[in-house]
Amino acid sequence: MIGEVIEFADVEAALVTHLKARLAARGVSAKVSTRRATNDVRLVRITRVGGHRAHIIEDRPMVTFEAWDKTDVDASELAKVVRAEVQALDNTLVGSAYLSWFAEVAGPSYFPHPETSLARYQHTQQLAVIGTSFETGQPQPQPEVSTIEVMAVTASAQNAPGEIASNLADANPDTKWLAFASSGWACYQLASPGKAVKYSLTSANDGPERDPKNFQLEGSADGQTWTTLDTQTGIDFPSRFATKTFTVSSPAAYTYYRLNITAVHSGNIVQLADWDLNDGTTGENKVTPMVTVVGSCPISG
Ligand SMILES: [Ca+2]
Repeated sequence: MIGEVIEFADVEAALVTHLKARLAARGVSAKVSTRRATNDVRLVRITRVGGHRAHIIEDRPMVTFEAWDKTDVDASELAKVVRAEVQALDNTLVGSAYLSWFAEVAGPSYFPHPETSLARYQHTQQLAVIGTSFETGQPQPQPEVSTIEVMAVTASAQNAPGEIASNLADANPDTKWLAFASSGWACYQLASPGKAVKYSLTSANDGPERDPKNFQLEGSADGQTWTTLDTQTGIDFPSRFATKTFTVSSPAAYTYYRLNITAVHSGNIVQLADWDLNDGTTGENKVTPMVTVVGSCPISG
């Protein structure tokens, strides 16, 4: 008898597919490829440079992203967009691969191409890739995704109509919640009690000074009496669209979760792109926010 054979997707090909789509969605035109043709000027080149298998179903490739263009400024801007998109990867299904960003190995550095005089910025990111079994009849590994279902979202304040609290629960870093205050809270009412073992926050598109710095995660059965589940202070997000994940040391099932942000980095605006609760199960993501109401937590009706 042999052990189960796990096959990992070609991470370079998956990243090419993903970044092509994301750059197009942002209106950024650039060739994305694993190779550079001699006449290419504006290009994102993707190369796996190392990494290892972390455990039986997870690979941790290190991937270098080169942004090429005529000028330093253009190459630098392209590198920033690519870096943000890669760092936003979180259990994203691309072809047969589930891609997540894991860590930054090396931030952007200037690395002009000696033979063409083209400008080039490069950075190296470590990803986590969930593998799939190709043995017939074997259960396919599934990514860790939450089955917690958010039924209603409330907040201390929001910037309607565009920057509302339900944007926290849509698993889309391009949408954000914003409130004109130096602190604030958002509350999720779940469809049924859920046990969050982890939670994650994703920074928004701009204004790093508005990122949550000090905050608590709280749980409640009735929306009245709250238990502090986790406290974080001095949190820095490394970039825009970056996801930071925190562990709940004593998880229990609650119907209400509240993210209580007590400080931002500076200024009088708080904003956040996504707030996810994860119960550690595997399967399909069922996060389906339905309604946002500004006011006390819980809401009625
Ligand atoms: Ca969002």
